[in-house]
Amino acid sequence: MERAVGVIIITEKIKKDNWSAGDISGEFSELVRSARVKLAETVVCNIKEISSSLFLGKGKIDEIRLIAEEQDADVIIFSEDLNGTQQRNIEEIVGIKTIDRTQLILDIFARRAKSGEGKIQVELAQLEYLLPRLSGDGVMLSRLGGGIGTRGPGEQKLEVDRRRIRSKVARLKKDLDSVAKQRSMRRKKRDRFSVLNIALVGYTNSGKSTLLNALTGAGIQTDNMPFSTLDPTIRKYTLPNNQSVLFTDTVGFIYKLPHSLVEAFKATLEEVVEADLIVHLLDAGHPKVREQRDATYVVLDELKIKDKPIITVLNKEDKIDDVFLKRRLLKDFKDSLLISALNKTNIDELIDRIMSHLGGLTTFVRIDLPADNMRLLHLIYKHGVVKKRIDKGTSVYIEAQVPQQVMKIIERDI
Ligand SMILES: Nc1nc2c(ncn2[C@@H]2O[C@H](COP(=O)(O)OP(=O)(O)OP(=O)(O)O)[C@@H](O)[C@H]2O)c(=O)[nH]1
Ligand SMILES: [Mg+2]
Repeated sequence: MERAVGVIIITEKIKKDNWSAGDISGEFSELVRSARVKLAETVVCNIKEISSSLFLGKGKIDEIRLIAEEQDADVIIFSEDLNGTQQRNIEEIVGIKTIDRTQLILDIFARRAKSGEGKIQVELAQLEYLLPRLSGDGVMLSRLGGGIGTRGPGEQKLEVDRRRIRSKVARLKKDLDSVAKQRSMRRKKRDRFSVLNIALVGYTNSGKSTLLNALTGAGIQTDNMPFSTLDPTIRKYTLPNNQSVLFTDTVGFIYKLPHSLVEAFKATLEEVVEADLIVHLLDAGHPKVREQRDATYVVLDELKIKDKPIITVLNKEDKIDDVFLKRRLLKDFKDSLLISALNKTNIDELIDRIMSHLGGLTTFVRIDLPADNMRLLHLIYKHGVVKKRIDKGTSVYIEAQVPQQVMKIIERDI
């Protein structure tokens, strides 16, 4: 296992966002653990200004070099992003591989990518990250040898030759285009059958996959680690009123999720962008639950979906014993509810909330259908709730609550 010295950077922005050095360092350790690297020692640096050549002052970098020597470290990992120049200059002084926050997260993603789509997205993000950082002949990466920062998806080594990277990037982009097209076709097909889509979103480790497993027995792997899930899972669920909906579980978010990753994961995140309703899951037992909410909203904002209907769910209720704390959370998180996905408590209330939200997405219809139009009749029964039916020989009179998409089909076909 590689040994790392972690450099925890505390900026003014971090303080303004209400994260302490302890929080940042705790989350950073989890990321490093997720990348299967041993964190031998950490150095915390409070900074006001960033040095354009070394990120930190020369004295600090020398200190880091000494610690790395003492710890016999293979790699230095920064908790913030470095530009290519800073990274190269630091490596020259410390003499070992130095990687930044984006590379650390990309490495975790590369380990987790299982589907073809996930692999393409991760590899593209990695290569686009590396390309501007490689010196003419790709020396930098080859000097790095193996290990963290050089792994591609599926554990193969990343390409280091600039020319080959360029052509690979072009190929991956083409592949991604066709993946996106397939996805959008699948979505259209689903829409034609008028199923409502509900996306589970939230901070990484908040329990999204556990919730989908609890609802549908999806059997998704869950872990007490950041970024367990990368590939989306979509599962059908039938509400008590017989209406079927689709739940999507997808990649989790984190404070300062690199923009390039949001960009790269557009195809996957499209499932969230196209959802009719968002269920925002939070780890209510986490001391930074409010800051985690804010971080999630930053990403939702970036995806331009803050205005979709959102149900806020405070998960891991079982971790809180104090009733006052529960009350306080419910007060602070407007219109939220407390559940435990793990113990399956209060799931009924969540389903009730979902149904009342979906009420806004359905329409009441009174219609006389020609008795031979079995297709529409079938569609109404399958996706709506029939309140009244009178068979009148040549026609069937129906009163039903149907999803708006079904209404559109009825209007078009009648
Ligand atoms: N105590 C408790 N733990 C929970 C609950 N829900 C989930 N967990 C645990 O929290 C950890 C993370 O759960 P996941 O379902 O993997 O979380 P996720 O949101 O899918 O995480 P990512 O895929 O990384 O974004 C796991 O160890 C779960 O067992 C809960 O209601 N109570
Ligand atoms: Mg998950």
